Amino acid sequence: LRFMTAGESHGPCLTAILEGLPAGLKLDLESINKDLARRQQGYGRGGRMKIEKDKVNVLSGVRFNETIGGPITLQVVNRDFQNWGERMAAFGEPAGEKVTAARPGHADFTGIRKYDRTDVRDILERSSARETTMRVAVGAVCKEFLKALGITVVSQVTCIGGVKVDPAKVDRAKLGTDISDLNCYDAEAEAQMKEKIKAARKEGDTLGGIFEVTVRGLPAGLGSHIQWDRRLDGKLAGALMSIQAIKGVEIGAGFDCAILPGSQIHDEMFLDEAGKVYRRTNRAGGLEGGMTNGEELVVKAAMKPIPTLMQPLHSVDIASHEEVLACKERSDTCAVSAASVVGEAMTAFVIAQAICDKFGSDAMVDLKAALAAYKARIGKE
Ligand code: EPS
Repeated sequence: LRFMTAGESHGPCLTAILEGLPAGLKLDLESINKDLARRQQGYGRGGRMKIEKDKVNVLSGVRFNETIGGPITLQVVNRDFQNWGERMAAFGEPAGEKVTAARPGHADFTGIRKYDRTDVRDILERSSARETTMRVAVGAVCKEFLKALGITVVSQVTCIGGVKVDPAKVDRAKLGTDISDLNCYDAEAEAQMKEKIKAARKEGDTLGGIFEVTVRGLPAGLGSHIQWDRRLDGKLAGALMSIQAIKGVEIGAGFDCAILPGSQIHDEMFLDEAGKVYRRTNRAGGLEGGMTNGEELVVKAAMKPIPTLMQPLHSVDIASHEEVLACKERSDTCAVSAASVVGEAMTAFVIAQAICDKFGSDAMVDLKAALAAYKARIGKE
């Protein structure tokens, strides 16, 4: 299973091609559009989200509500292109002012030198997190695939600008029910997060945070200890780190594993009355030896504050070679809740890929039979 995305933030449209899903998977447009809308929501988003109403067009790979095995082409039209047609034209005379003041923390400065461009717009149009629209569309299809196998992917925001949720107040059974503006399940913390965002916006500043993705219903044994590039934790970390602005990933207890002794980290095993193995803790986050172990999979990602500040940082103009203030583009104050939806998508893709690798991916009926036989053999469910 693989996918690619294409498209610029203010170009005519964004596209993704997802290849390798089995034929015979039932799909509906609404489940994809629902996730696209979830990604657009969230307190702290900027003016662009008032323009866009992301809806997917499915251009190949699906016929009469079912996948047919071919590459699935997904497209989302950028409404804002109406305002950018001349400045983003594929051919013709250049139009619009060049952007030359690079933003610290953005791809701008290295991008223009690496790709030999003179307008930072040539870089920022593609490095923009607008691209994550297509990751979410792809992820929504992967989530439907996983749902058909009894696997669900949910997320929550656990920290924004230093305000942390109290895990004791989070009803984990409610994760995925979309009860809040910030995808946060501790109402008190969420109210404080909103205040922080409001204050940051007033000061022309931006905020980062942390989100957590949980996957339920996984079979044990996805991924492998056999080779470095088959370890599922490595693939998940890579996929999450590839999301714009992510600077850290933790699996289970993550960095706390470096502090606590083994007796407080490893999840002891017990036998229940029926003779089944169970655990009382899940500090491993559902992964041991690079493989799922049948527990909930729990991964976290840390997002840095968005580099476009309305109170710009000190920088250098690449055309005049003078010290200036960084450029100001319309942007978001905080997009951690949007990133949490992207995190679900990337996680869903990696899990879907591991399932296709292990159980074959020509036809849903064969895949389901292989999964059922495997589960019967290893004795879970
Ligand atoms: C982004 C800048 C803003 C964000 C954008 C990411 O867009 P614009 O420059 O059009 O105001 O809104 O995010 C999205 C468009 C999106 O769909 O998430 C950036 O520079 O990364």
